[in-house]
Amino acid sequence: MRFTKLSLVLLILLALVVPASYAQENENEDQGAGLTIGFSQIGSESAWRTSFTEAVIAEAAERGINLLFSDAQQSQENQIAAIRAWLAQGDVDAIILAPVIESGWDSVLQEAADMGVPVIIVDRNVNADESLYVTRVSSDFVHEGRLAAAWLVQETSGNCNVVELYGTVGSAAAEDRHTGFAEVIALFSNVQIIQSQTGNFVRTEGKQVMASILSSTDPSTICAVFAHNDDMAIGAIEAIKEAGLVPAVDILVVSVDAIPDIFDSMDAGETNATVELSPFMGGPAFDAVVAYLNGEELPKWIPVGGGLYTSRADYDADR
Ligand code: GYE
Repeated sequence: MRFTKLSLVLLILLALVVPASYAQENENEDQGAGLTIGFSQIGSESAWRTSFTEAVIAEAAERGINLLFSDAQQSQENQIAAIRAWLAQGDVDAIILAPVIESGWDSVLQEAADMGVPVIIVDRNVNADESLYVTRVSSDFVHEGRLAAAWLVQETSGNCNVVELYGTVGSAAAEDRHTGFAEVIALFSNVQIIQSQTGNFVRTEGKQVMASILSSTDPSTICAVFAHNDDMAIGAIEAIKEAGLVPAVDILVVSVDAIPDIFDSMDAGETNATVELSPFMGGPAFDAVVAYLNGEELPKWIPVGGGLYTSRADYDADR
């Protein structure tokens, strides 16, 4: 067979293009391209939650995943209804669930399992049989609470009366952050939680609760606020200022999430420390879906980490 120069060039180009497009197609599939995945999100109660939502949506778009998104507005009933609707439609390859509270998921998770639809838990946790979900991608909330307490006992030399602004009662994030914080301060007889009330992870509620505490408690007896998230901390800071006190000085402030607003507050000298919570859990969750669908075994927990920061500069240095 005689090859003309043109046919040789075409053959070479074909040899280069086919594997590349095959590789691209393979890479896309490894990313989940073409999959339909339902994402049941808690709501938009905090700046961190909004960042988390945006990051997951962006990651899905980047990967060519068809993401079905449901904002449950803090309602477990809405989350369960969304999951059941996706199961009824019969067109989801997997479901990603950020559970608002830990209890009440057994039935709907069993329904998904019975239909062979894998569920990945993200962010908060569920109190359900581990066989009912593939894995959980999340931070270690207990560790976050321990970090906050360790900073506080060091900052106060082990002498501090603490007001705790609790997250959503019954949520893993609130319960575990409290557990970790309480574990550490229990080692210091002069550090105790003197008031603990829920602000539901919401900024306005954090302000309301703190204002109420400041009006019913001698503020000079309050050494610090431990808020389960930055939004409630920022609300508390507003209340502290409106009570004529200096936040981060008269009353120390430590919280969790590391949202941009808390670093603005740090720059203004109005807050002391925050523990980072990564919003970038979409990637590991989508990777877990692909791995599961490829028949791979997965651990029941895929951790995302974060440190404690007392300045924007330290946080930026770790990016
Ligand atoms: O800290 C808070 C959000 O579930 C860990 O929920 C998450 C928490 C986060 O409302 O900002």
